[in-house]
Amino acid sequence: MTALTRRIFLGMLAPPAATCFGQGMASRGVRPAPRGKPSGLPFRARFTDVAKQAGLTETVIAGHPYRADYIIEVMSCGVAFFDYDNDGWLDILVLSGSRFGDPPPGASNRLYKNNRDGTFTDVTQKAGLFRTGYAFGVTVGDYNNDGFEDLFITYYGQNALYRNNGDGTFTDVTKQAGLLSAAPRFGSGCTFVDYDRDGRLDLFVSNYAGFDMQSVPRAGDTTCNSDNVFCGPFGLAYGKHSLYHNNGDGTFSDVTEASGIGKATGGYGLTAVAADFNNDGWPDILLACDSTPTLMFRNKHDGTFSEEGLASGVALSEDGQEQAGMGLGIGDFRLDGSLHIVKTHYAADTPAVLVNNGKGNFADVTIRSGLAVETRYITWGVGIQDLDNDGKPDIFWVTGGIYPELDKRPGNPPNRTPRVVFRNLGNGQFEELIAEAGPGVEATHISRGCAFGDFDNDGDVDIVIVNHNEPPSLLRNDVSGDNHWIKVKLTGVKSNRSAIGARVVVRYGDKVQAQEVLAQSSYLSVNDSRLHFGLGSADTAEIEIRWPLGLIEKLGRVAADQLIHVTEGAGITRTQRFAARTAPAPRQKT
Ligand SMILES: [Ca+2]
Ligand SMILES: [Ca+2]
Ligand SMILES: [Ca+2]
Ligand SMILES: [Ca+2]
Repeated sequence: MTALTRRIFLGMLAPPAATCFGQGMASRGVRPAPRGKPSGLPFRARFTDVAKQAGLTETVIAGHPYRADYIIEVMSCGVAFFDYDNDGWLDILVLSGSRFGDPPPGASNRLYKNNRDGTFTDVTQKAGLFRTGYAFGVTVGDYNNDGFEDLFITYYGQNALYRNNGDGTFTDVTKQAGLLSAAPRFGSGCTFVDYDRDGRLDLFVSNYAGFDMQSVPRAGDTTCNSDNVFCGPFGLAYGKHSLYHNNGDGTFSDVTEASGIGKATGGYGLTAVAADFNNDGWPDILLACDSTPTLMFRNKHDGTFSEEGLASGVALSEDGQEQAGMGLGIGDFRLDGSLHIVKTHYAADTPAVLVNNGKGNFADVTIRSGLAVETRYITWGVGIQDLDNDGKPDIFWVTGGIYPELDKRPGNPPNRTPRVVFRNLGNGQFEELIAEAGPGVEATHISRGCAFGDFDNDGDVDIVIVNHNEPPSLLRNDVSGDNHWIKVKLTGVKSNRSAIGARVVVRYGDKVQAQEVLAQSSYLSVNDSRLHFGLGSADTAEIEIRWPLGLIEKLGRVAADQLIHVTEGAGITRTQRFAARTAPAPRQKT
């Protein structure tokens, strides 16, 4: 086991002692690989930040702008694109953290309702979602199968399950659902998942760390570091992870031990993704862990899981080192019908590109794929999304620093850093674009979660991003050229109504691409549940759906440039053409 690093080895010997606080996240000290010659190919997507004009104006609080006392202030938080009122237009839930000592009174989650004209209205109060505190992750799913998407949000303290009442309001049903925890916890990643395939969404919840404000020293205490920055995660007790079974009567039962989830080694859990990684029809759970090995809970088909992170090749880097493990992008950038992974990490390290062999075993191809040229930034929310509709999914991630105190200190990288696009060249390689992808990508912020979705219903993927101590960014994509696309919205009948876990395989031209309906990915965030496929020059596509309970539905040639609604067992029940694309913003002179 030469692959194991000293710190993991020590971690195996004994859990971190409460008196031995440290700081920082794992980084391998990687130097960037040399950049190749630019391809010179045009990139047809262009992103402009329209958050302000769209009305996304509330600041997301994350500690003080120039000081963070505790780690709970800087790890936040996710964002969700979802349609809470079923009007066919994506609404946005932006989580918020808080500020130790003097939280601003408006530091709350925000629900922004889509006005269908490029703007949003803050309906947080009316919807009953105003809540202050340190929020981290969100998962969206219809846990009671009533046709309205519900919300589960993790916090430091108590998590919250919000039932969507169907009339524009939500009710906090955490207690009656049996989801209150006995003691405060540091909730992080969470995802709805029907792990036992009974048609009801169960719930996986991870925890980042054991954290008690009474015992963890505040920044400035030299017990854990001499930089006067916050303590952790090193030195904090590992988080443990939980699974709750949906009983079908509005309540959940804690099955952490019975399911085997509780047997796993703890870790600093962050983003959770439930998806069928080994193509056996059952959802597995992948958990990115900060500075500890990433976990892969393999579904054993009998209500139990076994943790197989090391065996499946996702736990450590190619050279056997721990990585910071913040976000997870899931998609089929290889166009081979399996789900592959991009995992984001700390600075002086590369995000990892992990290729699935179809059986759930992963190989690290970061260097071969061209991503190792970029090591400058701390990386968080990430997606594998076809940004320019050329039929080849690209990679996008957001970045941002964690130590406000060090921002101005000589020799330290700035906290505000740009977004990054790696465009898929189609030969197994990616090419980095920043300025070429538009002003919204080039702009620098301290970002965390991001979500991908077509908020303006014009056939391209837009992006909403959490920024610390500023309002969110809303990157409107203005795709030029003649590429085609298709969107697929699924409604389960016997399967869970949100169709979480459904697999869609689309064939177009000479390509095949798989996607799955996910309830969390990126960084603690939720994407548009309408799966979007860029089709390049193909103007039709063949579509195969595998529903969560196993039914396979094949749709013949379907015309491009529309959203198709598919109901389980009933085929296409509705088609929707979008209005002409909105006029692109005038290009800035460079
Ligand atoms: Ca809506
Ligand atoms: Ca519901
Ligand atoms: Ca279930
Ligand atoms: Ca769009």
